[in-house]
Amino acid sequence: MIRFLTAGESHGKALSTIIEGFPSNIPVKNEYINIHLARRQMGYGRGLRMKIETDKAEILSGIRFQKTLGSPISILIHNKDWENWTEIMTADEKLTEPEKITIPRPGHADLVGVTKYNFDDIRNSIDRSSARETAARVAACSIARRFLEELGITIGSFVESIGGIFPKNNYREELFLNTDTEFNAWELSQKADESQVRVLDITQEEKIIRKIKTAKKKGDTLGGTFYTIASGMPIGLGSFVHYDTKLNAEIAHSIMSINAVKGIEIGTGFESADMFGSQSHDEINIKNGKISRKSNRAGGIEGGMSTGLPLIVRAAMKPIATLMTPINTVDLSIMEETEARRERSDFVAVPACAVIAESMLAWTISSFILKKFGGDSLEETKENFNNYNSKINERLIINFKK
Ligand code: EPS
Repeated sequence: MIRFLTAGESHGKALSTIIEGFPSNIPVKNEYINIHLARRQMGYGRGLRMKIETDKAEILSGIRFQKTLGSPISILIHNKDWENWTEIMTADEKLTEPEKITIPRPGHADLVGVTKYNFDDIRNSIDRSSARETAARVAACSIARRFLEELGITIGSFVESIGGIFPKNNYREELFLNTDTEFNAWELSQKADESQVRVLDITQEEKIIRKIKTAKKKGDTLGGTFYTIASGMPIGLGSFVHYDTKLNAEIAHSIMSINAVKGIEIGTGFESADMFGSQSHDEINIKNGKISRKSNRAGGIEGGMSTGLPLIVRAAMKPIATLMTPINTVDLSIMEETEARRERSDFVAVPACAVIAESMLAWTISSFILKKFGGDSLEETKENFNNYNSKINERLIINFKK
């Protein structure tokens, strides 16, 4: 059982996370976590806050000489912006009377947040509901990602669309016809990271940047879609026996938990609903003497279990809720209709969202790996993992031989 908690307000002193349940001896360098933290900060269309912060992980426990100890790992990420908010966000006595926020932004956690928690200041819910929290998630999930790399599993992502601008080529078909077991999903991310909006198609990038500029000029925001992919998957993570043992269900849970994500599909997902069964399912064949597939429209999951082919997860992020040209809402202090409050924010965060999804996917896969293979040390997990994988192909042949 692995688990993690994050703590921290967007403009508080720091974010922190405690990660528990990973085996010992996983090599983890501080710089490794920082690389992924920096990737999360990227993307054309981020707001001024990203110019203030350069997120860095401070490891407080659970790692010695760059290897996990098997004990709880705790990581701190300081908020540089804290120095501008010390009086407003202090845990100590209130010495000044900061502005009370009384106008909720539609689409954010503001209105339901203050109603539910019985607050008279929206600041109390803004700061924790902020996507700043995802920096702590990326730090926590870096341990999972590093662990998976040791087993040959890599995770990548790319942005498919922003503001409805999609690539022109048939990238989807390419993804679903890829049954190459040597495919490395991280290479996709490296290519996407070269783009300011993490797309793979340069002409699409130009159009997207133009659209973001238009949105900015209008005081508006945009959302988009992205793919998160895992390669090097073993066969049979997850199970068909219970609703809560299915890998696809847990992936949906972890991706849908990311701020502003409103939709997810695995493989051809929603499109498969419009296909004939004969077009939708992946034919089973024999390649180099081994059982294989002609395609991967299932996105690497059948019956709630990993097929061994790349996991293909697509998700949709809604536009950022804070608008510089606001839509209408109600000022709760005077119960009058008014425009929503302007608050510094991002215009687009889809590229960052894709990096967060990589992290969450790494977490979910790690959790299934450790459930199946166990191990107190990385060596033990690796041995169990390799032993299973080396026998898996022979299993069918032995069991079904007449
Ligand atoms: C966010 C609002 C902005 C974003 C923030 C998410 O923060 P601020 O109010 O400080 O300008 O920059 O994202 C991050 C800080 C981050 O690290 O991703 C929001 O309201 O969700």
